Amino acid sequence: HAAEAQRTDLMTITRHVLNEQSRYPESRGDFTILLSHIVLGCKFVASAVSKAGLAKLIGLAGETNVQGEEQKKLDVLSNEVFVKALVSSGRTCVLVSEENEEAIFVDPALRGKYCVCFDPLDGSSNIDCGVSIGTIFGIYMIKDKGNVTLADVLQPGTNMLAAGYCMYGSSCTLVLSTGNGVNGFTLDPSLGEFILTHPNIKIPNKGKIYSVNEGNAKNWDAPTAKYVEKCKFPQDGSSPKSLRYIGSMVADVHRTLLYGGIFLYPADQKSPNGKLRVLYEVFPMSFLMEQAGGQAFTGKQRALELAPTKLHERSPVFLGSYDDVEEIKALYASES
Ligand code: AHM
Ligand code: MG
Repeated sequence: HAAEAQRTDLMTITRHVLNEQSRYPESRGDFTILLSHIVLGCKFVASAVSKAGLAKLIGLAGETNVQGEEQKKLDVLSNEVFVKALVSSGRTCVLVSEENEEAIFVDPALRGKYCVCFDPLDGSSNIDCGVSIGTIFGIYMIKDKGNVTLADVLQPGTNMLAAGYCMYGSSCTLVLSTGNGVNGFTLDPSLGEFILTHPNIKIPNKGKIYSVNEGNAKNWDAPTAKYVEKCKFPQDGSSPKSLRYIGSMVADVHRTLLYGGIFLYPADQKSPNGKLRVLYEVFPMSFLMEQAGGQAFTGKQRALELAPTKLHERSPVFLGSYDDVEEIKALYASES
């Protein structure tokens, strides 16, 4: 039986990626090794996040522990774990983290061919109250191993090889694309393994939910304002959309991916480039959306076609169900 097979024939994330990579005869397992180090980071953060509420009791993350030592904040701790795991994988050459002003160039002795851009713990406003937060990552290949430069990470998102996120929520879910569709894995804490639970995720073509920080409405541009107005007061006889907004990109995007709908972080008068960072927020999420059959748009262009010039560059983004993003694209097109 299929059900029985599922229970005894576990598709771990490692097994899944090994299967996918076996399609490429030249692959030597480097990507699988890189991914297993990312997975290690995610498991560490999952464990730390689940204990964060006990910090006062046992002295974790930013609290002073029983020995009176100052403990590291969760986001700082998560960053250290990811940087060390990625460097020690021996498969990376340049790392870009939201937590580090400068790119990290890996020691030549430990260098591999991959570049990883990541936000180790996104959703900072939700950390201290125990609401879902996540890790986001995008992976590129270097152009020339003998000459590693910033240009290796300042590439358009269309050059990305793989992207994913891990959500530390009511369960711990890792969503991954290596350019061949999107798959979701759930951490089985008793095994310490991510098991394939959401094979071949496809986002519905149209959704019933919009997700945006409406507190910024006063400063929105006309197309964004018009779009949100249409969500609330549709003129075509359809029902209004529901609003859901957590304020953690990983959680808001994850819901959008599974239920359909649209996530917006637009430009506004105060932040003309929006808030979200291109390399480790906009690109990975846009890659996943497209791989799931949705779209990602900046207000001007397909998000993945942006060519970033700075590590921590920002961009507005509208992503989600294909038809919903078409609507906002039409509003921006009629504006110009
Ligand atoms: P952070 O990197 O400081 O955590 O900010 C990124 C987060 C995203 O997870 C989320 O989509 C967005 O900020 C929410 O911003 P706002 O509070 O302005 O609505
Ligand atoms: Mg962030």
